[in-house]
Amino acid sequence: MRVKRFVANNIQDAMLQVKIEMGKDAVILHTRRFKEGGFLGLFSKEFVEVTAAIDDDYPTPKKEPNNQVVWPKVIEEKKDTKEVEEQEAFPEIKNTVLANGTSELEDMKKLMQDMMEQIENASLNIGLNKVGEHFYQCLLKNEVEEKLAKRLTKRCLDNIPASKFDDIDYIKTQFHDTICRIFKKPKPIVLPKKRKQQVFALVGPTGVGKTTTIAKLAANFTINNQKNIALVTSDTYRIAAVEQLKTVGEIIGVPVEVVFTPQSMKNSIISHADKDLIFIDTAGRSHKNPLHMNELKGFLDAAEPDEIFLVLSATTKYKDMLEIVENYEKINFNRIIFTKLDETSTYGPIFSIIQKSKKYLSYFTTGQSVPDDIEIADQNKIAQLILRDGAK
Ligand SMILES: Nc1nc2c(ncn2[C@@H]2O[C@H](COP(=O)(O)OP(=O)(O)O)[C@@H](O)[C@H]2O)c(=O)[nH]1
Ligand SMILES: [Mg+2]
Repeated sequence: MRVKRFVANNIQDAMLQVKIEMGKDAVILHTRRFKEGGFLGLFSKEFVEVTAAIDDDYPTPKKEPNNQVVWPKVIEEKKDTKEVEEQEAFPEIKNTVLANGTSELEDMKKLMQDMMEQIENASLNIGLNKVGEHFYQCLLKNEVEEKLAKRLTKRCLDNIPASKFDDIDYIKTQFHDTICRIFKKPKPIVLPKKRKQQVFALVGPTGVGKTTTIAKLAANFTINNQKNIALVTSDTYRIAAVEQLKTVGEIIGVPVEVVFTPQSMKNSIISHADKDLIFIDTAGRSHKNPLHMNELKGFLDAAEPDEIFLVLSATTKYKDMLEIVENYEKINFNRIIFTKLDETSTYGPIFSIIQKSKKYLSYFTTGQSVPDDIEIADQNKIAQLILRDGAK
């Protein structure tokens, strides 16, 4: 273990020294402020001391030119959902070893975040030529989250050889490919070669289009693939919701079960053992209410679906989408269906949500028509749309 003391005028400079000399895996053991110099306590100057440690076998990082922070890696296609994409460029602070209590820890975290942002911005501005700026502005116009747009731009520019710096088509391809890699390959429903029942549940806020999407999926699999289907709904909070699904069932000729308890959900699935596909519709009650979420979880635990799709409307504000995703994390959904793409002209939030949540895209829906207005999500389409010059 190598331990070293760093002294600087402020915490940002001290942490930057730690980062440069010891790398991102360094652990902060102690921080303190002290005064030095002056006369009889007057005119003394305040300094910050940070003591950091790193394992001996950790290689000393190479100094970056201009002390720039290395940009976080963008996740590769193979990495799976739980992996953290953006590694902190700064040393992790271990709660337990800080002597001065949590408030200082919080202060320091905040300072580090601010500092990281400043360095990111500075780093971005250094490398951003006219073409880079153009693409960055495109991403912003299409409402890609600002920070993500910055990182994406920097990452793409970093990979462009100097000889191609004015080649707009080449650069656009780099952006396009990077965006597609971040999206990963969409995962729609795949019918197994051998007969095996599959159960799918759709969850999400009220009004996003869960029931309509189930109608579209069920109709498509019945008409185009001649699959035997049952629909089960636990959305018993609105009479209209039950009626809506029953009408769907009648039109496409599939049975609809209404269940009021997790046990009856279980029984209903058992009773449809002969079906190829079962679609579960759920109530979109407040995701902010833990009781509602627990109730939903109870139904899903009983149903044991093969996949849980979170349904999000592309018209929802990005911040709200983030909150919805965060709340539905508790029920372990792993794929996302975006609805109402026909009602928006900004597709950046779709990209930002997929990048942040690390989930798979599945379907896009593009209108109210059953069964036509649904398609397997295409990451190329979104990449093209968010690189469009001038949204709206
Ligand atoms: N424009 C548009 N409307 C949609 C789409 N999907 C669903 N809707 C409409 O959104 C409203 C709510 O849909 P519904 O399926 O009842 O939502 P749920 O509460 O999540 O089940 C209905 O009027 C649907 O016709 C879509 O892709 N585009
Ligand atoms: Mg519904």
